[in-house]
Amino acid sequence: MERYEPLKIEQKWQQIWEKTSPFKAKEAPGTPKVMLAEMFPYPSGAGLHVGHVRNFTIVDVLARFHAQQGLNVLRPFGYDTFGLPAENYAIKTGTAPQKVTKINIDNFRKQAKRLGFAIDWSREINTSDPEYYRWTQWCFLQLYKKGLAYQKESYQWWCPVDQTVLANEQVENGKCWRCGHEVEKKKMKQWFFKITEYADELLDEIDHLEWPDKIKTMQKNWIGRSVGAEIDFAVESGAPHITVFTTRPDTIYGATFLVVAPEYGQLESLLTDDTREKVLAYKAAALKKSEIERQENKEKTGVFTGSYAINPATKAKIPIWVADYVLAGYGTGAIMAVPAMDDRDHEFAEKFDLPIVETELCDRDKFGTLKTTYRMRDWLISRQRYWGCPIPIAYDSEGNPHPIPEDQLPVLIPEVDDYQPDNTGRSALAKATDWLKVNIYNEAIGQVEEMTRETDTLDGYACSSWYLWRYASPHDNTAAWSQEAIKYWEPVDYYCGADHAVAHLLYIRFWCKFFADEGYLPFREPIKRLLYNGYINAPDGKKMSKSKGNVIDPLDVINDGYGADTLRTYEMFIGPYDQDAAWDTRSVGGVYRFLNRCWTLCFATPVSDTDHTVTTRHRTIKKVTEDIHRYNFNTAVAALMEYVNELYKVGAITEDLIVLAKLLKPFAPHLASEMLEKLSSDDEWPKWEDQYLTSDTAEIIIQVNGKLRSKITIDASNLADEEKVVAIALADDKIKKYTEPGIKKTIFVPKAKILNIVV
Ligand code: ANZ
Repeated sequence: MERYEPLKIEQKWQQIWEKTSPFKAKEAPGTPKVMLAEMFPYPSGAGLHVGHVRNFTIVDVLARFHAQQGLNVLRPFGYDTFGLPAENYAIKTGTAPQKVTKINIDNFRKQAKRLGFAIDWSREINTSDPEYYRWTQWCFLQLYKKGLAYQKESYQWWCPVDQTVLANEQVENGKCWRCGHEVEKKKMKQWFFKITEYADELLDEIDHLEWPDKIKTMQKNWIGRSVGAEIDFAVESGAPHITVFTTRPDTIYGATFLVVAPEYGQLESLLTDDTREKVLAYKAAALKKSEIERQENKEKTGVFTGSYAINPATKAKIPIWVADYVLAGYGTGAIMAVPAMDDRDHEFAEKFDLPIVETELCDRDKFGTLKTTYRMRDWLISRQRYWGCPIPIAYDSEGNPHPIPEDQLPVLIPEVDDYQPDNTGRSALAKATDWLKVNIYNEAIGQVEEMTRETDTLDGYACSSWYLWRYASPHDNTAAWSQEAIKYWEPVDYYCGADHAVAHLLYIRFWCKFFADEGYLPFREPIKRLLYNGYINAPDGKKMSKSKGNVIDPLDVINDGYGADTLRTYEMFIGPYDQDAAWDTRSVGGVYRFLNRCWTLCFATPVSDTDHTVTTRHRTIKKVTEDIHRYNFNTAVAALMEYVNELYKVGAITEDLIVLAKLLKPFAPHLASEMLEKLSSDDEWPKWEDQYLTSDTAEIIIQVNGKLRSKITIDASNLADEEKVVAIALADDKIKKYTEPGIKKTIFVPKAKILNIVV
């Protein structure tokens, strides 16, 4: 008999798959299809980690399972390649991000191939490939044409020492990641996508999705629809009135002061000579905090503006304060504080000794107009970054934006020598002086004008907001996606990831609705079923991280001799797919031994021809099939292990081995392919027949020292297995009690169905 040598078998099958491309997908109208994808990875320099393997294997198991059931399967793959790590590396080392990205992609591809994924490699996409981002720019222009891409002033983190804009991730505890200096917020003109236009539909359609409840809830909270009222409060000094947003207009009699956000637009008009300095200092400090920090339940802070408003219900003169617990972008950025009713207002009133008045509630409809507000903001897409998709806009001499004509796309990323942003906060694109200039027809003056290109690039989430559609026709150079291909393949049937519950998964829904409205998509929801998988942690349950030195490298596991099949099967066996799990090297060994037993069974055991495994076989088919349908991958593997144990005990006929190999294939495709080849079988998914599922049961009388103590019911097929009968009996609660003194021996008489235990 040959030994189980996974690396040899895997290399053989990977070469075959490389040559024959069995996973290449083709539209076949009329044939049922399944399209699956994982959230495509960012190809970091570190290569694949075990978390990727879990994520990709889930998709792969489902892909192979459906293919074996005769469905037309599309399982594409791609890379999300723009972003900070490559840019930071470029700033530090001067290496072009294009170069690093290519190296990392090549490495990821090589590693993914070692895992035997059923990928259609002809559909590989990469968001920083000009052929791809040309269409990202096209998508931007469609949104721009409809007024859903627009500019407004907004605050950005700014490091006064490095003279650069910083991303949220580059601000560590309020300090610049590079120089450690305290950061500030700076107002800059930026681009936004108007996602709020679709807030209601995004919210109302969530419930119809086959998505995990926790993700649906997170999206609902993120959108955060509140119905309330806007009420105007006149300012005593004659300054412009203040409109507050409240969900409790009925509490207005108890409103004893107003609070505005530090960023409040009309703040200046409320200040007096006595308060100006203090308020502006407070504002400057507040701007250094993140919104999350401001919403944390810390001690309230604030200052009096010096102005008073008139409560329209009580006509009382009430002070106007500024405090950072009021956020600028929510509602109107101003609130009426009702300390008798609202906890935050109460805490604030106690601290600053403001009146707390208990009053009757009034009629809800008495003040002002009904108004719906959303917690979700428009999506800020401007990044002052070099390594991103250039925004296809240019400015005329008066600073008005003009779209780059579609036939001039892509706006290519120019090569530069120095990747450092410039001292006005613009990305290194601003240093490409030739690139900056572009001739565009200016309708306003009726002639071609030399304009200056936008130097902001798009948030990477824009690139990933449409990639699932690109998969349908990845090399089409006439359209972002082909209508025919998209109609056949999409929406995506299974999408699997472990992150981006709100950002990416909301943005892609938003774009889907927009492009459906524009007639480019025949569906309004892009993802039918979402699987949100758990993380794989280090053996001690802690997060794996380079700095802790506890990272398990999947390639090491493979190369140590376990092979990819063991790694894949282990990661499916590790626990329920949607829960975090700790790596356990011993368990990897256990899975390896299981696969080894499958191999040995197939090649070494003399095959008996009496079919007394029929019930177990059909039960196993049913269990594994249903488990995969329910994403219970771990119990599917466990059922296969039990099946193998049973076959070792009672012997296997060829049919058993074929069924085993077929059921194993989604998890361990190389080994299963080898087994099926030796058994001269195809890989068609087996079916169970209900008639074989039921088997007779037998009632066993259990005596302890000759006295009847309990009865158990077992599967009649177990009557031949004394060890099993004893094990079942000893697990019986009543028997446990009587056997406490210790068991001397057991006597089982199958014919009489009596088990006697001597203690
Ligand atoms: C008076 C009041 C009385 C309020 C009361 C609540 C309870 P949700 O439900 O989350 O939408 N608010 C309004 N704008 C705000 C802002 N920009 N920053 C912080 N808080 C703001 O919350 C709406 C309530 O949050 C509003 O109703 C307002 O306080 C506050 F017994 O007005 B309420």
